[in-house]
Amino acid sequence: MLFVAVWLTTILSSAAFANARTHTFNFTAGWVNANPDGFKDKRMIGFNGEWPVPDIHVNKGDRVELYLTNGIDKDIETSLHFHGLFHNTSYGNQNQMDGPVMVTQCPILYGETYLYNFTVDDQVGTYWYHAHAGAQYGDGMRGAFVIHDPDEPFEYNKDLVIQLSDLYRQPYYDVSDAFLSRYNPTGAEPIPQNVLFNNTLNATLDFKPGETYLLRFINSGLFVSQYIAIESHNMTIVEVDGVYVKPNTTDLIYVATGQRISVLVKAKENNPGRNFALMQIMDDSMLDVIPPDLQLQWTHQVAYDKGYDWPKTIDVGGLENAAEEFYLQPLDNRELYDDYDVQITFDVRMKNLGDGVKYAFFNNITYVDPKVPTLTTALTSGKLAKDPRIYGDNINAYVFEKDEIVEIVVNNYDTGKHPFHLHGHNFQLVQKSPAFHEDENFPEEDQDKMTVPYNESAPLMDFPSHPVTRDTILLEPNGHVVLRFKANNPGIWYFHCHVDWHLVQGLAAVFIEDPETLQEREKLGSNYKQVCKAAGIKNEGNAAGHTDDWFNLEGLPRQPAPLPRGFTAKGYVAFMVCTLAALWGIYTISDYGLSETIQNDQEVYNRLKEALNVDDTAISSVPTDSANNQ
Ligand SMILES: [Cu+2]
Repeated sequence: MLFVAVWLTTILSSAAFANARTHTFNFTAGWVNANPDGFKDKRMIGFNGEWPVPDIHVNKGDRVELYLTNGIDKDIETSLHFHGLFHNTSYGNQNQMDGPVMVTQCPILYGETYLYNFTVDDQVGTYWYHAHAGAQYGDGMRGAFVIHDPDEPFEYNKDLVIQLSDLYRQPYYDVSDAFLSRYNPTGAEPIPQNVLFNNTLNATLDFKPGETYLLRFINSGLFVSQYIAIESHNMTIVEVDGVYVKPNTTDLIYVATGQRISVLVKAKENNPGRNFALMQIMDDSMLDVIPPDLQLQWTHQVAYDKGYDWPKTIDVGGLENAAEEFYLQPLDNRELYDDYDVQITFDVRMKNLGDGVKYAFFNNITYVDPKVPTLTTALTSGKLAKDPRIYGDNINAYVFEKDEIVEIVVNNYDTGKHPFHLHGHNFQLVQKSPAFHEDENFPEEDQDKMTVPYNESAPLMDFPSHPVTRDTILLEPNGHVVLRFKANNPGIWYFHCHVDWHLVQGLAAVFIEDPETLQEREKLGSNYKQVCKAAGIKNEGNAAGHTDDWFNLEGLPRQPAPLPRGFTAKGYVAFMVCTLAALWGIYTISDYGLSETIQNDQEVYNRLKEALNVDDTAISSVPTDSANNQ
């Protein structure tokens, strides 16, 4: 009977995917000259000499084989992450396709090729792919990844992908270096010079009367969240991050970096005789300062006829009324995990360390890349894989048991907004506080007083029975979020802020989920090992690369020492030298002031004459300046 059931399931699933295709891509990443916003040239990272990189469209059940060759530059490393994909090993996929450098793979060095090879059996909707090596994707190495669903629960005539992003004029590594520097001790995030709409500006969306459009918005930027409004057209939210939601109609949406929101927009029934404004607005509350030349909003057009005038900018106003993610509900009515097995609390703080740089912390740890990717450690450590100590003490490593319900509490002891993203999962958003003390300035030592952390015995909101489920959520200033997910996807999964500046500051943790099952299902591939070898990285060992003693962390890269309290020895010496020099100066001045004073000019003259040992004629014959100038 069981055999028949399995056989039937196999027949049915292969029938469903009978038309499954394999999409093969050969991409060589490299610099491409471009002028994205029309104001200034900038080298962007494209594929095969072209930028923007292509959007990828596949159907549910299809296979992707993407060969990525690093042709960027000799000293630049790269990788690709498919944001939102589960890479679930129970479907034969592999964790080593997930992409983040030093988490699930080694960096791809110049001239090396890595094959990203997976099927999309278990997901549908809007995703994106991007480099996962520092802030590299900000220079354009990012595209949409859409999994079309043969059984979509809504109807439309056409879907359009819209990438919202931000633009920096300098190369990402220069912006990064200047940001992570002792000369930026406040950790002020780099302010973009512009935003982009589908990698350009002044965009046109063509509408035909009577038709319905599915607009798939993706914030593929590095930093700022963005608002979208369309003049005299409603938007009905039907999908967030690959999860269908109950239709929710609004006139303003908010998309944080990493997030996707798909909306249905119904065109006017009859030709309206004009075009309409589509407003793209930067969330300027995220900027430390607003440069006078920064344009905060752009007007694109929804065009019924390109011959009509370009629409006028409209005043959107009431930005606080944007649709709130917390109140969206999954269409399939999936229920709240009613309790958790394990709870982890992360207190987010921004602090300076001894090198003067401002870092971002979960509790007291700012993420530092280990010497060996965490996946390598998990797959080569046998039974020890369940011991978090082998992953090192500087990556916020947590090990979860198979199928346990994990609750993540994130308290924001910071005035910034943080869109948190978890690889390999969707999570339920069970609590989301509002912002506290937004737009107020207060010193760092007041963070404890101003922050409202999660209080389990008195939650701020009712627990939703059908919480919104997505892979990236926004943590508000000085507030908190509570997330739940089931550890049913064996793998190494990165949890981090998708403001990439905060990620490079170390705002990340690594979840090691059911590593024993992972070991049964996955081995390090030959391509994986070869890319590591080329990068001089071991293909076995703990976080520090040791295999003789798995608890020996000697040589592990760690965060800099804390900023010293009070004076260091060097400080004391400098202080003493300064004090002595000051005292000597005071003494010299007083001594001079109190010493014998000369009362008249004649005496000065005589003493000078004596000192120079000359007679009156010699002195009077010295030519004067005025004589020289005649
Ligand atoms: Cu952040």
